[in-house]
Amino acid sequence: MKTAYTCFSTDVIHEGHLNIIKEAGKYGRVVVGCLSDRASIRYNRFPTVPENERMALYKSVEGVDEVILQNDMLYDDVIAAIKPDYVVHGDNWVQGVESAIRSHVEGLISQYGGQIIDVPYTFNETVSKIDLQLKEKLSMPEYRRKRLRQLITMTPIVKAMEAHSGLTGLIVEKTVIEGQNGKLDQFDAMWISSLCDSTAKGKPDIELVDMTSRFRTIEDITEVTTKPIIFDGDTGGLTEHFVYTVRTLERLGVSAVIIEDKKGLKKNSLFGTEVKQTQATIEEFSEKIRAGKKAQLTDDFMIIARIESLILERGMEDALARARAFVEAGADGIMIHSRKKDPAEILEFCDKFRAEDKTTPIVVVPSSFNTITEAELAEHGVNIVIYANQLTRAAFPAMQKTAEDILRYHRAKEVDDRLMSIKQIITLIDEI
Ligand code: SPV
Ligand code: MG
Repeated sequence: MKTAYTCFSTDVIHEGHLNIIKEAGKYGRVVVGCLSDRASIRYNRFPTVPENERMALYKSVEGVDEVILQNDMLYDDVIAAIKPDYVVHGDNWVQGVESAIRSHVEGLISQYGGQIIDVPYTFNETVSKIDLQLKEKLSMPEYRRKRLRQLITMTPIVKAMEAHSGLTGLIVEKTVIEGQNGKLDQFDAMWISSLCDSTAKGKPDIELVDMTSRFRTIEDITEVTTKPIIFDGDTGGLTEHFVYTVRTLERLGVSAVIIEDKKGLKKNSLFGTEVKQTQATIEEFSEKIRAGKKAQLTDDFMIIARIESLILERGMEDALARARAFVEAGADGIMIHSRKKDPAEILEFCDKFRAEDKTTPIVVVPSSFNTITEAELAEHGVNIVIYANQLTRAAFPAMQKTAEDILRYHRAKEVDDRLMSIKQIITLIDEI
């Protein structure tokens, strides 16, 4: 008997999936692959139902003969294992980024005479509603908040990109590319940078933009996205205020706050020792961490301690002593920062810290040491990489040049070629 294989990553079965199973049944024994959680987070959206439960769900559907786990987004593992005669899929993968996967599968199965069956995608009101409900579920605080901790265990390195508005949030949410390995890739999380949030408001990054306004930015982003949020909490402010910040962030569904061990007037770290900045003592900052952890109500939320010793040229030993103390005080992760171009001091810190602490997540922000790759960072024990400001830095010169050219030519025609069409802008924004 022939085998018809189809792969699902869905958390619910709707009539579109039932139709695919029915169609597959016409060609042979129906084997359903369950795309692993690890592959799903890169391929489409974060699974709210874990892979073992999704496998049981698919198995319960009438017409399904067998369910197997598919670990590879490109189908290499399942095709090698079961050599299906047919691979059945909704025809939505004929176009767009997923078409790369379709071509890859076609290349694999055509070697032994296998065939792809594209089933017309089921577009109707019920299916779109289910799709929207799934997306909405992911955006709810209780799902979003815990997702960072989940991601840390699911992927070698969590990739967070800066967002400071609904629009930049949408870019982080929706940008999917076909990587060099032929697999799809996307960001895991968003970083709400104090630098970019302030810059977007035309203000300096000195804790001048107040928390109420920063919360408003979070809300603008949570309204239109589902990915988890890491919030740049600057120094955390007064401990008496920080405890309230923790509660609000938890309520908003933020996954983590990163606070830095500075006090007094905070300036952006990339100024280093060129400006006067004061580091809090280990005791002072540990006290803030302890108070925050005590105020926290969920187990999901993370308070990550950011160490500024390398920025302020206080040395490696000071950085490590602080890391030890802050973990002891309850920090759920350590962010180590550097403004050197060479990543050597960051890697030295990571290696030394990992030698004594195998589990506490390490976060880095490679704005200056930008030659290092995610894979290299992961090899040194880094769990989260934050691209802290690149969207702002990309947009600003583009906007400035466009403004200059419109002034120069007294019309907008000359700039038109480099502008996104209104139609493309509109496709980015979901309508209800
Ligand atoms: C930010 O993005 O606001 C940060 C990271 O705090 S850095 O600007 O590198 O200090
Ligand atoms: Mg900042």
